[in-house]
Amino acid sequence: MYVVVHNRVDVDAVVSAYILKHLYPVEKVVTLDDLARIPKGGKVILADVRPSQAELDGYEVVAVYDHHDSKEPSASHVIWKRHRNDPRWRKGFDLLVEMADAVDVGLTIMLPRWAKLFHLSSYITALRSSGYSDETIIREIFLILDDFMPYLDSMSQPPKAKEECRIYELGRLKVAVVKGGAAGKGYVFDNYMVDFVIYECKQGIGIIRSIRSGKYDLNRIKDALRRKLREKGKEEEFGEWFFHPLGSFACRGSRTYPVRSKSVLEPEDLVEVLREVFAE
Ligand SMILES: [Mn+2]
Repeated sequence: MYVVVHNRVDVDAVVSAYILKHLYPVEKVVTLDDLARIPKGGKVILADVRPSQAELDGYEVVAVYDHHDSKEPSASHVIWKRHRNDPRWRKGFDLLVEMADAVDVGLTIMLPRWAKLFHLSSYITALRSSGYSDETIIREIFLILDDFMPYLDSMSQPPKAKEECRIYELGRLKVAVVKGGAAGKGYVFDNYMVDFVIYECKQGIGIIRSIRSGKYDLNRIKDALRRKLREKGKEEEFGEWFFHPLGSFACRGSRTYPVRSKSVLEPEDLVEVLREVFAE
């Protein structure tokens, strides 16, 4: 069985082929230009490509995953819709599909140049600029995806238990309180679409702002935070707080500089502070 993708492969084509390789007994991935190299009578799966009747002559089409005449954002998305409940579906595929969606609807075009540097879509473009063939590009990206899969699987894990993530809706403002350090909290923003995540762990306590909520500058909570600390009888703790100049992050203690004592503030006190400053 062969997966056929369009020439000049992009993220959607490669990701589609990569996922299909895990769902079907795929011998090889070929681009449309190389279709003729498949022996006649061979079984083909079409992904992100629409060959003509003539091109398909002599081949048995087993499945078609195309999005060009549908409302689906990407061919990977079509695969996701049909196969996400398959036992062979890996959690990490969800993220690959999200990436393919983002690329195919043009979201990556809006990324700043530095963010594009190591994006998979730019890497494909870079390989092409260096003169590599589609065949080599597919092989190269598959190797990268193989190495990424265990990490992507773990990134897609939902929170271990419901009670570990408490959500507060303060008018339009949405805040999550989670246990554990700041690292690896991206899933909370993704799953709950919150503006802020408040976390607490042995090393300290802190607030992270969502990339989508840039209008909330955490430097504006300074006065309210100081007042809250005064209420609790420990205003001097204010000096131990760090505020990122961009207003995206505030914390007391970190993995690099852990605190020696627990804060007088509970995460819920920080929810109050955010409510006071930002809730409309
Ligand atoms: Mn596509």
